[in-house]
Amino acid sequence: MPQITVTEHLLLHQKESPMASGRFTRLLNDLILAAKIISREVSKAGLVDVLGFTGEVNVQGEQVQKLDEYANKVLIHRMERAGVLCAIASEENADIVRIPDQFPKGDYFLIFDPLDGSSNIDANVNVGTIFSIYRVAEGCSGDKLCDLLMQGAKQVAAGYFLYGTSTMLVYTTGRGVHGFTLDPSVGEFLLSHPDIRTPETGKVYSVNEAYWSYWDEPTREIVSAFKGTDNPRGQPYGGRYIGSLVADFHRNLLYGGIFLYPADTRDPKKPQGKLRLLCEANPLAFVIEQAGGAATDGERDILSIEPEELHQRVPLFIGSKNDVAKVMEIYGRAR
Ligand code: AHM
Ligand code: MG
Repeated sequence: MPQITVTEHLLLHQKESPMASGRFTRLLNDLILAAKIISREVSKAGLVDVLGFTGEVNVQGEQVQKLDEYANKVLIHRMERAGVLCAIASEENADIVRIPDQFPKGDYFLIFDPLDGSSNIDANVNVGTIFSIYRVAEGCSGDKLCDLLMQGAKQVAAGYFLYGTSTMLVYTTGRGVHGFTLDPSVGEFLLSHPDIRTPETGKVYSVNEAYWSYWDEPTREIVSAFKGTDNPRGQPYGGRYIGSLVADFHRNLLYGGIFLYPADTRDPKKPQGKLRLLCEANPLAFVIEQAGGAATDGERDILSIEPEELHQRVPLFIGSKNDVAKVMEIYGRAR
């Protein structure tokens, strides 16, 4: 089988894309280089001193893992030099990161979760980098947050790198979803999953059911539906929850299913659940919609939400189309 590298794939698709100038290809190539560096470091976990906490607490109030910090630094260092960005935002930084004056700027805005699922690293569980790319409106300098807070529907590209049994890149530019696997012997991502489509009805539901007592009645009804027979499959779904969003999402994308992280009453400061709209929900929503699936907060299409804050949280129900429709039906009845 002829092997297509991600760079070849990007160049082939560049012609049909609105980013035909080549600047976008440059952006993704730099992102890929950063991910290869992170992948190399993640694969050494356990051998060198990269596991455990740094002792710091991030903007989300969470303990910062050494690899979180490493991945964040690599991404910012590489991407601020890319010459095509006007700003960067990360789950780990409270504010947007402005491009230093010595580097050229462009009109793309990049936001990422540098190492999603990082609380699992010490147990050798899959983690990943989730990214989302926007183009700022003409005339905007892109150095003010209000210029950068855009609906997910305005993303020009999104995807993730999954550091698992192999390292994968899955991305979309709005023309389907394509998956590439890193061949470590040549250091290239090769096309392994062209035109990914997710099944319309899944077989798996993924949720942290330990929060049952913190959920409202409709949320419990939804989870009960997937465990019972009143669901699109007509029989109980299997339960799978890794606790690493990018890994749970990837499995469900390929096999079909639904990932749920509902709002709960655990922490009055986080009534919208845990996951972040801009760096987690939006990019994965763009990918799943392009693969034929859907994503909602229970009421609205994730991609239609107008963000108000950089680190805004959102309830997330994402996966196979019919499974997400079931969630909306139950919440709709309860409203
Ligand atoms: P992180 O970005 O700090 O790693 O947090 C997000 C992670 C997701 O990967 C995962 O789905 C979720 O937290 C698990 O949360 P919980 O332990 O509450 O189930
Ligand atoms: Mg995350």
